[in-house]
Amino acid sequence: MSFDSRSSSSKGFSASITLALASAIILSMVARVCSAQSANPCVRYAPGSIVQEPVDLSDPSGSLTVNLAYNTATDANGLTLFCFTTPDGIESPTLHVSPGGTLNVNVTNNVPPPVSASTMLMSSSPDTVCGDTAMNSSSVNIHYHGTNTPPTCHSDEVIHTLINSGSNFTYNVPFPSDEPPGAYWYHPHVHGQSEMAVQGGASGAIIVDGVENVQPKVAGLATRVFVIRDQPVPDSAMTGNPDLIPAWDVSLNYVPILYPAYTPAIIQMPARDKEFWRVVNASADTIIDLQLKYDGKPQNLRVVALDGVPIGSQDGARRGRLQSRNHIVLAPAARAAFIVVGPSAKVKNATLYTLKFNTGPGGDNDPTRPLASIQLVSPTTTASKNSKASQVAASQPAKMPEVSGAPGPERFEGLASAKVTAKRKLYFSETAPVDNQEQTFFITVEGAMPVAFNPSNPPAITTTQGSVEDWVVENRTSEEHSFHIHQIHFLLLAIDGQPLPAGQQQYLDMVNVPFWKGRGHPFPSVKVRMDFRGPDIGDFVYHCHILEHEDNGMMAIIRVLPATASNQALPTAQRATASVSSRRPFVSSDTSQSTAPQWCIRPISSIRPQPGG
Ligand SMILES: [Cu+2]
Repeated sequence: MSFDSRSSSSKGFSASITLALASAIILSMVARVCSAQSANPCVRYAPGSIVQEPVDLSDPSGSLTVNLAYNTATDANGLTLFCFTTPDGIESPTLHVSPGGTLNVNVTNNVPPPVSASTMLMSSSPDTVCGDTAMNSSSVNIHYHGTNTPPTCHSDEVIHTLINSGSNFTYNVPFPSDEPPGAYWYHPHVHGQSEMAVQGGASGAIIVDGVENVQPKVAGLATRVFVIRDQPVPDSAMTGNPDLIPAWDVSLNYVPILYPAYTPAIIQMPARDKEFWRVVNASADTIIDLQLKYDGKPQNLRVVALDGVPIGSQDGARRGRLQSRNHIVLAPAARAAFIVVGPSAKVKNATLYTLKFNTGPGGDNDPTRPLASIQLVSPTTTASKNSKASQVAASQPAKMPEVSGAPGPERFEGLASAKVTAKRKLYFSETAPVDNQEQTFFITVEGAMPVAFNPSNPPAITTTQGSVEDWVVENRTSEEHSFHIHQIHFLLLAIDGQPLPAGQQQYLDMVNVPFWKGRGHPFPSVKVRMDFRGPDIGDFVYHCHILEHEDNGMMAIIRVLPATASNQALPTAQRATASVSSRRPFVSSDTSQSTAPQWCIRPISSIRPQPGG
């Protein structure tokens, strides 16, 4: 009953389905009946639906092979949807991999070819070609966000990788044996249209297994994965006070929470159940501030990990510690993993909210809204209480494994006390908004000329494997920006020049930089320690993860030279070879020069589903 006639299963769908979630498959099949009837591979639920767990795919080997088709559809409100589906019709599965395992993803792009023939070249040299060469509105690639994996073609490379309509492409992404166990995610990262693809819904969670060995308090707990996404507010809903209209609607595991009704999704759980929740903010642009309230009282969220790294796990003890919070801010792309205790039967109103976040006068309206109401169910009578038995069954969470061994090695061990080899200052800036024109956004090394990203740009920063660098990242604009770097995490050291106490320093791959309040005020900043001591060399990117900003220029390239070539920095105009040649080291005698850039500014408005906020 595959709707995906172009997805061949010849490569073998080796992933085994986690038994505990077999019921989820039943639901998925039910959903697929609907989707097949409507010829819509991108299933979306009605407002107020019971939240379903994404289907977990894992393999006892610790590696995983999965075939994903990239699809598009249009919803009833005219919004453009995108999704990744398996040949069995499972949408946005959670991909499990063990430290040291490999994620093999065979992508088939089923999005129809563009009507317009206009295309832009993503590779200005044969050396950098990875997949297709000319970008168009069908193009996709996949970024394995937060993973400490190679920035090479067929791994986590996004500068040049293109998979166009009708094309197949294979990813073989090797995870290091010291990858922190936790929540990561996958999403398209084609510059110029990442916001559109991510808001269309093409994203899912990646779990690097084993967190129970670092934080035994989660062992055996019921566990859930929540993926928060954002999407345009339909034109038909743009009524009422404009100040109240959110920049974007949000959804929770594809259950939309739509302006103006804000009908929450429903989470079913037993009273007082202690559970381990992993939340991915897969929004393109929306900053989430999670809070769980029982009858108006904020609940204690015991945070296990942020951005995939267990708190306190990298300081030599190899043991995580819990950090209590009553709300958790998640930049776009950030993840939080925490323990919650369900409401007692006496609680009348148990609601998971995202709180209003002030993104600044130039930023989006991210208002307070409920995400989900908790509905108490008996763990033994759940199915009989609801006529849609399979749906209820699918909403039941899996259980975390018991502790199976000692914690693994630490990816970032010793970084806090490591010798700093370079200091840099970078800043976010942008052009003034002009009606009906896209703004241009920049991230710039202080002293350099601000330039919008294009894939032919030379590296803005060149460093050497083994380096440890302290970067101050400033915000010189009137709106929030969210700093992200590929391939590595960083240690957050200071905010606005105020050092964080050692106990509050955390390894992250996302950090918000607050908006500038204007003349007379200092530029807000964060100070982060970059760890280039790992194996990943080549060209990769750092950028604002508010994808509207990234698509419009706020991204740049860093080149990490192999340690053996430490005295032979390449001319900046030279093309990177390591980024496309699967761990092939840089060849310093390679004097090929980049040709004149064949990139041009793509009319982004022509492919956006509707004007952005
Ligand atoms: Cu930004």
